[in-house]
Amino acid sequence: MQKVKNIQFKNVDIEGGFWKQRYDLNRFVSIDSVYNRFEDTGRNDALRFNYEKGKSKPLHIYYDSDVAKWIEAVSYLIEKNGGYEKEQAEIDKMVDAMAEHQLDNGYLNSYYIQVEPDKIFTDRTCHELYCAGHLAEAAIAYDRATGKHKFLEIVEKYMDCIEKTFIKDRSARFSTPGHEELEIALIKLYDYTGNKKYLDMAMFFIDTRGTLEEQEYEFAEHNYAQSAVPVRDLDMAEGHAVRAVYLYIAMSEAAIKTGDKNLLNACERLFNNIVNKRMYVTGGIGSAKLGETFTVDYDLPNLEAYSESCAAIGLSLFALSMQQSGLNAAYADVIEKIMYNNMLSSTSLDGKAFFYENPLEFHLASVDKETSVKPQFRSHLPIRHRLEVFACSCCPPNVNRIFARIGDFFFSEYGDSLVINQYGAVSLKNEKINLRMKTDYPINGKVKFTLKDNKYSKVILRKPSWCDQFTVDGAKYQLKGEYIQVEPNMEFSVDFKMKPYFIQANPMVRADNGKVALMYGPTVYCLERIDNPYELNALSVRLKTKFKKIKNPNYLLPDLETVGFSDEAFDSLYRKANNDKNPVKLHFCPYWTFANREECDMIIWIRKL
Ligand code: FUB
Ligand code: ZN
Repeated sequence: MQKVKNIQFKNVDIEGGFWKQRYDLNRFVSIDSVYNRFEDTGRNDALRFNYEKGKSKPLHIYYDSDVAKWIEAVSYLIEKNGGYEKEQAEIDKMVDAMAEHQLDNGYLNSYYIQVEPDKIFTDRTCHELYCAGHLAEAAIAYDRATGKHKFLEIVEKYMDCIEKTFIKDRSARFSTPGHEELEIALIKLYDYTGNKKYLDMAMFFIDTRGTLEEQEYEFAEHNYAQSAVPVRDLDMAEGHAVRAVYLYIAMSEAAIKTGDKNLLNACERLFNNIVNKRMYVTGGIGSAKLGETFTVDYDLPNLEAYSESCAAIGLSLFALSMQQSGLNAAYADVIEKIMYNNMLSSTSLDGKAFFYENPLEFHLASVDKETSVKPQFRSHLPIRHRLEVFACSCCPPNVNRIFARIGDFFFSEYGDSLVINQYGAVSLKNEKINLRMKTDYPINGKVKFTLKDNKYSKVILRKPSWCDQFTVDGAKYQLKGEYIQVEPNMEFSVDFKMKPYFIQANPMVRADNGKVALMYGPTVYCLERIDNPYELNALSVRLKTKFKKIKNPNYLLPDLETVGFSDEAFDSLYRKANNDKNPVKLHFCPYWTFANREECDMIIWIRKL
């Protein structure tokens, strides 16, 4: 079933340009920022097992997952770059504490062991199996990066406990994880250790989901945690967006490993439902804050968009997994959309602060507009600036993890061909090739390839879906669907012609009716009021308009300027309609750079004239 093999970051060097800057920001700034805030908030202490009732900061049920994700990110950086001695010493201390406090039966969770030992495995909504999954992912990454086995041994002992409790004895008060994640980790454990037991455990949890009555939150229906029907019957992305995509990653990985066609079909249906009806133009998912959920097809409100950083990251990993099922550019295309938009917007330009939600519009006057209602009952709108840590700080270490492994997205193998899925100034060195891409992508679409020691018969380039025009120089090629098949020479180049363009949404998307969004290559642009001192929703633009590129000292992509129109202002509340508008300069910036200055209104979708 695995037709395409993704090439992992270990063989990929991020050498320069856009991605080097972004990789280094994570490596040298965000990793420390997250660690320091986890230190201040007592998260790291949770895994040091030094909690003292009444003295320590209160523990949270999923602190283990936050710290584990950070350990996993650091492990990827160690695996690729070596070093991190100080961090390794800290992690080793935590591992020692875990070993010391792990229960005799293998159970390991810092909250339940230290705070509520009598409640172990009694409440499905309390994230124990989610934390177990993140600990396992961290342990695998740390083992591979350092060759130190203690953490993985602890985790394997914990997995024995989970197998006994949930599969052999069925003695827990619930049957499947309330928040998916463990399933992904079990498949990774199977890959890493070769022990088939872990694949069987993953299949048990995947197959059991939706077949039994399970506990849910009081406010939630069974589809909130994807538990309403067996997973092979799912045909719409529903419920909590992060939970959903984490399940789909595991389903896709399982289908590919086991050859389960029905499972893969379900994944294809879910992927298509998301990208054709439920995904923001930024690659974000999850339209409703309440429950952080998918809602109904084409419901993509901009102002209230929930669009959690973790959800977009999860979708990128679902697409990366599905990419293995066959040569289908749709997967890498969605990854590109996420990489250049929702994934980047997660982080401030200085690398220290993060968005939980990534809305597609800000309107300051709409915040707390229910002035006669107590604040806790007012509508929730996303905050207008990024924070270094939140009460529920799942996104920052997820951002750490994804940028530390960004090299995973660029290349795959298809038979005896090499597939280039993403473009960047990166190189690939393995036993079959030494390939270097020289490019300023996404600043322009020119990519020069240099190949040494090539044993692949073809190099297959994904033609980005935004690209209508391209040229190839220095090699024979054929366009086959969304791929350009190149007879590889030692040097050749491609130019995906990149210029600003507008896109429109399906008319069923009510939030975007009559509006367009500006894009440049894969990058979505937005208007911030700080650059455009008008009521943003009273602005409009003609489709045929000329753009000027403006260099911005704060990032590599250009800002874009054009002439648009602002509705004429008048004093009364209403008047007889006319078409009067004033020409105004519109200054667009890349969406992911928004909210890095003072708080102000922002829109992506602008009225079309
Ligand atoms: O519940 C754990 C994580 O925190 C979820 O994945 C996020 O949506 C946030 O609720
Ligand atoms: Zn999150």
